[in-house]
Amino acid sequence: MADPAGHDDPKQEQLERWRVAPEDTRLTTDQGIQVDDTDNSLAAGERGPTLMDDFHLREKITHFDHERIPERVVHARGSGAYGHFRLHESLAEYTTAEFLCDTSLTTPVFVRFSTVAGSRGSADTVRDVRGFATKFYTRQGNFDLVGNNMPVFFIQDGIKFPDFVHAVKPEPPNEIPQASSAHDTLWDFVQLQPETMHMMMWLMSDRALPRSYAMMQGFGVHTFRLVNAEGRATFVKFHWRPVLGTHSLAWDETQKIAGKDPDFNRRDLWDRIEAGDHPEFEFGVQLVPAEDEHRFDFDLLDATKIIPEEEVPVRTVGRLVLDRNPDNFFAETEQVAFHIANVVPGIDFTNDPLLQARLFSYLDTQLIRLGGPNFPQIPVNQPVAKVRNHHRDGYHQMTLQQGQASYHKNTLSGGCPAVGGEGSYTHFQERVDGNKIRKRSASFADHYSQARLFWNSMSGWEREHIVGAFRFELGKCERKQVREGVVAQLNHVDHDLAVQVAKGVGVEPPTPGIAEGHGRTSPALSQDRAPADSVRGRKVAVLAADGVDSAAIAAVGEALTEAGAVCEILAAEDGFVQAANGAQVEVTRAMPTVASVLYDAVLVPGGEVGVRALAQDGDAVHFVAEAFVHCKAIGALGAGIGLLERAGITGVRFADGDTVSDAGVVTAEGDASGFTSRLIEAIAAHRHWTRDKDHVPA
Ligand code: HDD
Repeated sequence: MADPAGHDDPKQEQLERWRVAPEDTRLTTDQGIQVDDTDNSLAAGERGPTLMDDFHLREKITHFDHERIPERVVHARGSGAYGHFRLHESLAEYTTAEFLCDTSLTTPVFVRFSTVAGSRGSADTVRDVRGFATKFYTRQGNFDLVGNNMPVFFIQDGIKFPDFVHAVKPEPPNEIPQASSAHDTLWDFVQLQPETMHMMMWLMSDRALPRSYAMMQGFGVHTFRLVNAEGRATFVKFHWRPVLGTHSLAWDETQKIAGKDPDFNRRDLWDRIEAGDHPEFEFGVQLVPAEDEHRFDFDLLDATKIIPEEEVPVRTVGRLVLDRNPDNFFAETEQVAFHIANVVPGIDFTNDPLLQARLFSYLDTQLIRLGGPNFPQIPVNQPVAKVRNHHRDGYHQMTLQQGQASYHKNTLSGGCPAVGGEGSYTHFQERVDGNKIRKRSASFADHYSQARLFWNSMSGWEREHIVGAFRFELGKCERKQVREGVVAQLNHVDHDLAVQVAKGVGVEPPTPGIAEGHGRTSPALSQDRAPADSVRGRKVAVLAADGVDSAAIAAVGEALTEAGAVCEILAAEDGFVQAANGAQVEVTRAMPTVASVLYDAVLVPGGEVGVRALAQDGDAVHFVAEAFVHCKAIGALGAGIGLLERAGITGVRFADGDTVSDAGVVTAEGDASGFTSRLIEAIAAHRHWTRDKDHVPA
């Protein structure tokens, strides 16, 4: 089977034998017996009792009763897709991992994106870390890169993971709040565990609110090792970079989306792939020679630290394209089992104590979640490499192992499967020497310098968002001492930040002088620098009513669609609107079924009569005002400008002859020349965060 780019795809070939289509089939029991009636139980007479003989009823109900499995203890809410990884620069100098050496290979992958704290049915757009887990089906076996969209973690040692997760999950007495970190237990944990501070800066930043899974970075987080053919090791950090840039939603918007469309990110991923607008990510590595292990002012084994890109640049060596939606959510996205220990020859671990605990946890959790040791046989989990070993039996064993010998060594099966040979995994021979102690290394002690580096590297609007987030979250904490404790921690990061947060949450501002300002920045950390040159997959709402200028819709709409955007025509009611020239314009969606928070931009075409109708429609006025408040691109043509004025977006018409009245608001009175290209540019910019929007109620 070939992928959309025409390459052979061994994983899809393997999955093909498991796929079952409903066409031309007849309903049967699990035993293959054709069923004559599945709507009425077998009963003794029309009003009589149901009979035990009804094997179909019993089987149907029993299977239904057992449909649910435990959700993941973290990352329960997720969405997956298949895709392909292609290498364009060989890393053979550093590793023997074939898929990172041979640029002619295409490696099939399955990726699952997720939130962390919420339950399976929680909303996508909550403030949270996003999981970015990739299973590479390489010819040498599965390699799982189980990362997040943030490059650091909350804790340094995995033994704290249950404590951290208990603190962030809903509180025990009442299971409130769902999918939210804005509550006392999480922030109580934070105030007492300062190693969280760097990650909390990321979590309170817009990184926690991705616009799309196709617009967020991914990080392996830990320092891993690459090992080459000579056995030489190089430290490595893995990176994913979205080709569309790293872009985020507005906080107010995410909360509204959570109600309007809780599946927002899931739907976006699905729709992009169905539309052929395949999410793409560049794969990069930061390489550190073994001899440089102690070169940094932090420890490479500490997962609460980044290696600033300015110190060790990210080398882009490959690209991931997600191009196929799963056939069945449960069978694939729910049953996929990632495990950080799934590595191929040439990739090895380090002694990072967070990573070490993960090496235990993932296999263990799958055993309870997927019901036994044979989950690697579930189709989505099967490697494309051959599996041969002496593992036997257990629940749901699928393999018909032949032969008498299920032990090594043996003569009865000719000594097979044999051990070793070319391509076998050998562990990196690290010399280890030490006393058995429970003690955090002194090299892990600095919890604030990189939190400060992050803060220093933020642009003005990013800082505003971070302060707003801290105020929101701490403002939800009932206990004043928790608020005070966190402000005291923030004072170690940056005094000005601590004061701003303190003011918002009713806490006495701390005294200055605790934080040592190192003044360093890492410009790569700011989203202000994200590529913003494409409208691919951007959703544009075109507001219409009877009397609309249909020619403008056609001209601008065509240009937007050609550039890769998705235009939807919204009107008060579904069906058609009658344009000024008498033409019928088909409505994509009725306005009450959607909301401006579900779109990236708004276009108000001209047409005097149509715009007058929109100006009297509260939904339409609110639509534009809300898009303005969320800093989205807004385009208005001719009479359409009137709707912007009605919405309270001031200074539009009379901006000294200039048609652009505010960042990202694009207008044209009569001749629309240049309008479309300016609108496209404004949409590609993602958001106009510096816009003065406080005067617009929405
Ligand atoms: Fe974890 C799931 C990422 C630390 C224990 N983790 C899970 C998933 C992702 C991560 C993306 C979802 C995989 C999927 O889609 O199925 N986890 C991380 C990252 C971490 C991290 C980037 C820090 C760098 N995790 C971590 C620690 C532990 C765990 C320290 C335990 C000691 N994680 C788990 C788990 C999960 C899991 C309990 C729940 C479901 C699963 O594994 O399959 O084992």
